This record gives sequence, C-alpha cells and structure tokens, in this order.
Amino acid sequence: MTATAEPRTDMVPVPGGAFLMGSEDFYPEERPVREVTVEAFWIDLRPVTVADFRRFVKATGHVTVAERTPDAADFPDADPALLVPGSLVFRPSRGPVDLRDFRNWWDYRPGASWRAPEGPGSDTYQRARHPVTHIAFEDAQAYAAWAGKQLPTEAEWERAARGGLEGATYAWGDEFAPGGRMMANAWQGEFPWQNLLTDGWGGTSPVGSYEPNGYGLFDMTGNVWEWTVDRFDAGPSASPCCGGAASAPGEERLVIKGGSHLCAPSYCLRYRPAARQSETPDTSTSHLGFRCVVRDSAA
Ligand SMILES: [Ca+2]
Repeated sequence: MTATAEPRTDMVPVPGGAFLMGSEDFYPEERPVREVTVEAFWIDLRPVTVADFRRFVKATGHVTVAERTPDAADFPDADPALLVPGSLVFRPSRGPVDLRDFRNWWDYRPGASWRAPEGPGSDTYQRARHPVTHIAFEDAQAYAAWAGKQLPTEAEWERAARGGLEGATYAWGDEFAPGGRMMANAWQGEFPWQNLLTDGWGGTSPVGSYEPNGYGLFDMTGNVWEWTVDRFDAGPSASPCCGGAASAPGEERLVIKGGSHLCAPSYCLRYRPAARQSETPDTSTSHLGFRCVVRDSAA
C-alpha cells in the first residue's frame, strides 16, 4: 500500500515496507535487531508545538492531566501537600550527583503545565514554536482525536526516524556530529549539572532548528521525547534517564522515543532511532511531547 496521494499540511508520507528495528550496540531494551514491516502512513513534520496545542485548547477547552488535582485514591502513598496540580520539571544539580536516583534532578512542581513549563512565573510567550511539554498520554490522545489523527506505534515512529537509512546509529548516519555540525538538541557535558550548550540550547528548542532527516522530518532526535501507543514490556533499564524507576508490579508503561535535550552521552545515549524508554501514561514532564500520524486505513 502506498501513502495516500492527497498531500497533508505539515505531514510527510513514510513508505511502507520492512526495515531493521532495534540495535545490538547500546542498551538491552533495544535488542534484538529484528525485521519489522509497517504499512505506509503520514507523520507530522515536527513535534506538536505550544502554538498548535494552544489552538486545540482554545477549540476544545481541554484541561491537561497536569492541570487537574490528582485523586488521592490513585496515590495512597503520596504526601498530601503534593496532591495538587503540577508536573515533573528538570532541575540541574550544582555538581555531580548519584545518577541512580532521578530525584536528584526531577522536581514535582505545583503549577507546572504546558502553559508554565517551569511552574508559576514561567510562560511560553517566547516559546510558541517550541514543542509542547507536560503532556500526559491522554492529553496527546485528545489532541490527536481533535486533529483527526492518531498517535504512532513504536515501529512507525522508528521507521520514520530512520529516514530511509538501514541500521544507522543516528537519524542522519553513524557519526554524531558530522563535520562538527550539531544535528539535534541533546545535552553536552556532565549530566545533570554541566550543560556545555554546544548545540545552542539548554532546554527545548524551536522545532526545525536542526537539519531534517532523510524523510524531511524535524526533531526526530532530541529536543523532547515523544509518546507512542506501544506498551513497554522490557524490564527497567540500566540507566533510566527519564525517571523511570523500577516498575511497580502490573504498572502500565508506554514506550517513548527520540531522546530529549536532557540526553547526555555520559549517561543516556538515547538520541537514536532505536533508543526507547518508558513512561507511565499519567506522567507528564518538561521533556516529553508528541507528534501524530495518519494511517491510510483511516484516511
Ligand atoms: Ca542542548
């Protein structure tokens, strides 16, 4: 099946077919390399931006998970003082910390949301073209439904990220910074305290700030992680950079892809198509967003 002939605004067609998914060279949750086949589909040129999400909220009145008061019944062990609307915000440490404890750089910050990514006092007026953040899975689903789209499977997302390159380490080839060019917004330096900003950005960056991949897609690497609809069945990762503590028994976790501006080679070399992490569907953070797809079968 080929992608639908009718061009879609700000989306590109990704050809169907078989490709090699996964990697043997990095983290265990990416193994084994296996051949996977996907049908042709369309995918958003870039992550959903703050401006996009604002249009959605204006049209629908959607209130994100981060803006709602958590139900105490869902968090029996939580400090009642923290049962207020909020979201996880990255906070750099002053120096080296124990990298096994994500609480050394994640704060649950009351009042943090897509409108106020660092909490009260912050805003997005200068960040309309940045990826929207603090989006829980159901927020992404609601946006997709409003836009007449769907959220990608992990295989679709990885197929798109590879941009037609078979087995390459990165979305653009095997060299991280070809000719010294920075190709994505990740973290340079020692996480989580020393950000050298070689790529020009400490937090999120405007979408399209770096070169597109072979399919013409922007920001498939770094900037923000992106939700997929697939369940994450591997065990906890050896270095759960995203606050992915060991899963509680029976806890549902979904696959997120692409890495973010917090991925540092010294700790979390996950700005690669094969890389994957997990997140619980009701969690929102300052480095997790999404983009949508449209499948031929739904067109
Ligand atoms: Ca950066």
